[in-house]
Amino acid sequence: MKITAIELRRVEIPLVSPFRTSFGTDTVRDALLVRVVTPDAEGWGECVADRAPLYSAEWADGAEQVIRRFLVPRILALGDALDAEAVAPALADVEGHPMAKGALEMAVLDAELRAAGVSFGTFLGATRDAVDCGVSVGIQDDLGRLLDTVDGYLADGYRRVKLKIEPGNDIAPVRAVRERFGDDLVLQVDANAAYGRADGEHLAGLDPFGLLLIEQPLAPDDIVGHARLAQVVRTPICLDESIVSARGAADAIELGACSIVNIKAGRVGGYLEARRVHDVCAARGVPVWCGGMLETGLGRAANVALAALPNFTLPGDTSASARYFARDLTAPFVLDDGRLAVPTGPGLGVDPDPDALAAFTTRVEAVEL
Ligand code: SMG
Ligand code: MG
Repeated sequence: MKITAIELRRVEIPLVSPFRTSFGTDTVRDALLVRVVTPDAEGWGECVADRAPLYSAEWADGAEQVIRRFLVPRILALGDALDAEAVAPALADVEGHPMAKGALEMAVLDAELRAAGVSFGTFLGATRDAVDCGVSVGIQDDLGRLLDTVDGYLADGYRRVKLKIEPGNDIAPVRAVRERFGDDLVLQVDANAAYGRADGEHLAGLDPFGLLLIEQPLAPDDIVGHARLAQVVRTPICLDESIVSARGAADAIELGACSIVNIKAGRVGGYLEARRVHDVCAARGVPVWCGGMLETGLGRAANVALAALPNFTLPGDTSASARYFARDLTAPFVLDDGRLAVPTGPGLGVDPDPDALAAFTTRVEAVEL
């Protein structure tokens, strides 16, 4: 594949409401977009790094720099041998930066698939034409607000609810939501690594509430801690931040650190590695679901395609556009009976709306080739 231009663009899209986690509060989605132009098609990648390095070490400005200075020269050096499969091996000597690498690979893959007339879903191996959707609910200042928020999402049709938790905001909100909405609500929690090894007994206090899972209670590098915790709590442990590769997923499962995996393509370096994480989990009988990073319609299109693979048996954080934005970059993703349709057009199957792009762009720069 011959690349004739690469553009790095920053967009800032206001969120419909602030999103608070154990590590901070987001009020806008500040996204880095990669646009790759080839003679046959153009491709879009979305980098999921946030504006500050709080969820993980990566951050949007850093991703932009590393793409420009270290990643683009490596894929250009491939010449005609460049295709999506060749991207990760060509970038392997650069340490870390999976979100930056994943964004570049996504753009190359989108261009390749658009040129070939193949959708992301078909390429990745989707076996469904729509996916079950959950919603991630930020930490709220008071329980009344939390119950109203959950009530609104259930009215929208979401098939499961995930509550963000942190020490001091855990048992009480879970109890309140369970009491108000009953035992049939599919409910899970996400701590974003806010607890420590000494918190096992406390987290076991969540067991009576019949949660589907506890996501990432401990530090990303604490695999043994999660394995010990799994002996103390009855609620299944799901890992998010800890899982950075297919090999790491296999190790965590073997060590008993998790029995469910949240897959985010950006966290593992792209959709090809995400598919490998799916495959190692499937081979071990471990269910997976698709995580979210407040993506625009571009990243959402790819996530929905990924979530249509067979071992994505739990609802994902693949919510509708309206959960995040009054106006998305693409035509909005709209829930139909708690599900989102997998796009069927070539590549991502969605295009950025030029007016929305113009309205939200804060900076756009060509990369010198
Ligand atoms: O995209 O709906 C979404 C957000 C889902 O909770 C979500 N993501 O740890 O799983 C997670 C968080 C990380 C992003 S916080 C900005
Ligand atoms: Mg998480």
